[in-house]
Amino acid sequence: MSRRRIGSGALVGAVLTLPLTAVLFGGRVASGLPFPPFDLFDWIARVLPGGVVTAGIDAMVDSLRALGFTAADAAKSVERSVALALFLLGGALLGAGFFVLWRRPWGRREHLIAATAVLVLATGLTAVDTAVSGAGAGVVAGFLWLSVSLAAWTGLLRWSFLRLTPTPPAGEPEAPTRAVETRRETHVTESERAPPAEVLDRRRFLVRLGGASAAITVVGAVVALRLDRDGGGVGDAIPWSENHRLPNRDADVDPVPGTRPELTPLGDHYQIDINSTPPRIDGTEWRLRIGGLVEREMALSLDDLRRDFTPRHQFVTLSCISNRIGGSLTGTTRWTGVPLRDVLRRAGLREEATHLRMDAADGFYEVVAREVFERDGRVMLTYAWDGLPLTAAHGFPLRIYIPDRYGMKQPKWIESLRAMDEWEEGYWVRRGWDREAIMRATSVIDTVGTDMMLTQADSTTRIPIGGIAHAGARGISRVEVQVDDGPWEAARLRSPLSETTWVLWRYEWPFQEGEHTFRVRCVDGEGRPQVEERSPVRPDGATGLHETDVML
Ligand SMILES: Nc1nc2c(c(=O)[nH]1)N[C@H]1C(S)=C(S)[C@@H](COP(=O)(O)O)O[C@H]1N2
Ligand SMILES: [Mo]
Repeated sequence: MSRRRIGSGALVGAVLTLPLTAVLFGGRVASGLPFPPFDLFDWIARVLPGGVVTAGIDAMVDSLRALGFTAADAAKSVERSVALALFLLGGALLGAGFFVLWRRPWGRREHLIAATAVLVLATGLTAVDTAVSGAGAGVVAGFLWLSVSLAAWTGLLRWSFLRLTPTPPAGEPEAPTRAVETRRETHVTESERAPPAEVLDRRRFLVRLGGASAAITVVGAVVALRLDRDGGGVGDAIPWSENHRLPNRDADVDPVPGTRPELTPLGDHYQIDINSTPPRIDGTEWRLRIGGLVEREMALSLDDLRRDFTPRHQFVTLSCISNRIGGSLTGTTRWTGVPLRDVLRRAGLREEATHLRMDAADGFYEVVAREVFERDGRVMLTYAWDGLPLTAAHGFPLRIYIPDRYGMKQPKWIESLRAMDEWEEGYWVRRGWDREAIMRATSVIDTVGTDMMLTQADSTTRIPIGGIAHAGARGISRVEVQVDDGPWEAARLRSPLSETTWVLWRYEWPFQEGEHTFRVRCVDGEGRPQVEERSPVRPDGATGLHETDVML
């Protein structure tokens, strides 16, 4: 009996959570109202210890790889699916809990009100805390919206409970509702059928509830997805690279077909951050606030940054410190912005300022040492990628570029800069990742051109092998390829887009039939060889050599 009650409670809870999710999603895309499935998930990811979160991400990347996806494409969708599944599970658990509670003599309607209030408060506070959803609508509007929608959910749950419970439990103060009377009528007409009418009625009720839920869910989701369609994409705007030639167009080494594009198309650039959906920022209202140990506090608009400072363009390869050897969490594009030191000159850094803290709209933050940006004009506040304003996913309106560092040191969605006289841990440093996060030298085989045999003048047959090598801002001086246990042979290097991007390489291998293992390694521009010993991504970036087996 009680097991059945738990079962129906869970079922009804889950069934009601679907339309709730669709309606909340509609509110999110239409007016930036809180969306508890993502807010709760993001909040949990922020409060869990760094090791646990990292283990979770690792497990996700492993499963994606096992399923044949590249982490770059699928990571965000998986995160969102997990968040939605957890929310649904939460709805089912709450449903089961309430159905059990309401059978107790002391189970009353007041519990419903109390529980709704707790739900509203909990989801509302997490939304405010992650500061992601709250960015669109105000806090008050957010709480009102949550109160109405969650009260509707608990109310419908209660109604379903009464509808599914044949006799009001002892101590239940309410009179039978009209719904119960309807059931009696059905009782009469269906009484000749084999299953007891009550069972039939329960079943019919659940089917109807499911049908109504499904209808609302589908309608809600379709409307929301239509509204959401152009949220954050590059739209029809034309990237710089579509009508400009790349600086290394005359390079004498051509990429082997099958090597990744030298300039990553904007839509293919990997995305990593602590949010299920990017913070929405209104570019006209947004200001970059500069404070702390400065002569003049200021608030600069996007137009101020574009107009008052000479822009700088830099081809950049960005990588995530969580990128595995040969992984896809790396991309190259053309960044446009203003040198950080130029902007700070206007605010006037005080003598005692040694560090700058950067705070982002999603609660992410990092700290950069004064000497890093005073020495290097490439450290820049960036507002465009490939000639277009940053997309919502990649940090609109403003992010920073710091050469030679992994992405974890470089906040997107920057809102404020604060000059300080001491160093502080950044978001991921606090969670156990490396303090400096200097990019490791790394090299990858993208392709073994098995269908591109070249017969040379000396009648040897060769197969081109190609890929990338990168070592932050240190450049690449040498790439070598090894086949099976043979000698390491030098590859040819294509001149790169800039000194801060990856280098494409190619090697023509004298073909031999059979199965072979191909391995690659590089030396950075300062003469330091890539670390060959394997180490995991945590805490300071993966090391080890990339290899691939090919049957020829
Ligand atoms: N505000 C904010 N900035 C952030 C992050 C974040 O979670 N929040 N993630 C960082 C990490 S770990 C990486 S690898 C890069 C990724 O930038 P991309 O998503 O544009 O490729 O953003 C960095 N900047
Ligand atoms: Mo990252």
